[in-house]
Amino acid sequence: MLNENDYPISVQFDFAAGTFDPVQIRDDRRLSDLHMMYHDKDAINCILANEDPLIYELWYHPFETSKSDMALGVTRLLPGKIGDEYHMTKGHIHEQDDQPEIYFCVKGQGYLLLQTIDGEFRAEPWQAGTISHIPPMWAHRVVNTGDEMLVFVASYHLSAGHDYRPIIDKGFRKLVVERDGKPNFVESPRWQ
Ligand code: S6P
Ligand code: ZN
Repeated sequence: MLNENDYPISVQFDFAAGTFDPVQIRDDRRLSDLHMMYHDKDAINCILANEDPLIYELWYHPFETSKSDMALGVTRLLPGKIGDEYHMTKGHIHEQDDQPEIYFCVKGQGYLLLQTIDGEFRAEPWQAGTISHIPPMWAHRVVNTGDEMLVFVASYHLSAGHDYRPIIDKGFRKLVVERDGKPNFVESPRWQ
């Protein structure tokens, strides 16, 4: 006997808008949710004194036939900077050590930052059409270095779990900052 969730589901993605329908869960990440991730504390305090800007939206469709089913997540990362540091996702590593993920950049440009717990670091350049495989045990963060919204589709197992603690504690090895109008990688003072 099939339950309601056991039937095939299709959603329609709109490539121009970077949205899909129907969506089940929507969430926002504002500067106040992410302030610990950016290096320029004066810039953060100055912005937060007046407003709490939206940095990214999360649109999800979990498929729930079992606890090892997959989720579809779309992240919509607005263009902009906090001080000289480009807008980025919070970044996390999966709690389960055998859990990979696929990211598909459908709109915009930037970088996918990847890092192991020992500090091995990679930055994959992204443009619309780039598909990246994130191996298990690599923390991942996306940075929008363009002038338009960066949108990517993620597919991962619901059981993967999200651990933000290593990123809150030490961040990524490199910051992506604007220098002379272009993205530049600089060593993070928080990393040791
Ligand atoms: C989940 C997947 C994405 C992120 C989303 C926001 O495994 O990697 O759906 O949750 O891009 O990033 P973060 O770091 O705030 O969870
Ligand atoms: Zn993930």
